[in-house]
Amino acid sequence: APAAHDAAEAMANIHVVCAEPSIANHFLAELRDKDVQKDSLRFRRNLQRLGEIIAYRISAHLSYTDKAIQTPLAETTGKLLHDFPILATVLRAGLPFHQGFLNYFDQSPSAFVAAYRIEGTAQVQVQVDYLSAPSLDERVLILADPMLATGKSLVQTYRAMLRFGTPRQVHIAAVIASPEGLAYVAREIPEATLWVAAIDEKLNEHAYIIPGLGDAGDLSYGSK
Ligand code: U5P
Repeated sequence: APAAHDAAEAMANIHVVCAEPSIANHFLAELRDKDVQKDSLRFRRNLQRLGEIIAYRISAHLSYTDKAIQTPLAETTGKLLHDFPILATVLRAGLPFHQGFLNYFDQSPSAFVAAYRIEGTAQVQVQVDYLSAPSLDERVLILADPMLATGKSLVQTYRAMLRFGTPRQVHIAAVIASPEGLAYVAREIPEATLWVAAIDEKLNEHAYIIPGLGDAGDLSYGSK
């Protein structure tokens, strides 16, 4: 795992937001903390805040168009987003994280996917069940899921989404990734730029991230 970790981080198209100290580290520490997790409102809000931070980081990779602006005092030039990215997420854990992206990319269309893990098999299988998306042709696509464990949910979701067209730019965002899952996504979707708050140590035998934070869906919305 340490070798995979180094290999993943060394790849140019992977950005690790919490590698440098910032308020993002504080939000991530709260998300992981069993005691703080008892407050599910705070848990959802912290996922949202990390979504906002990653949205801001991604915004530096988007294109802008000059626009003449009249202030009450003078004329000036502003830069407006050329086009709002399409924001896609996986139900249900993805919802608070998605809201963070939507807070910044406020005119973005959203795409939703229902995917679930079929557990009990030696290899985690992922089934994509429901998908609603606008046309992706020539658009910027941001696909966000808070936990990138095996990476199968993201890869299956992305493949299913391509039915809706071919985006011109793809960003994949997660809060916590496992080294092997991140390497898998980077290999399977080489066209994507990957954004994570942190890369953790490993996966356990149930394909949960260690140390991780637990089950992001249950912590946001209650256990099933
Ligand atoms: N998941 C967690 N915590 C973990 C590992 C996985 O909540 O430690 C859930 C997330 O809901 C995420 C999905 O949507 O599993 C990703 O699993 P995978 O397809 O990357 O293995």
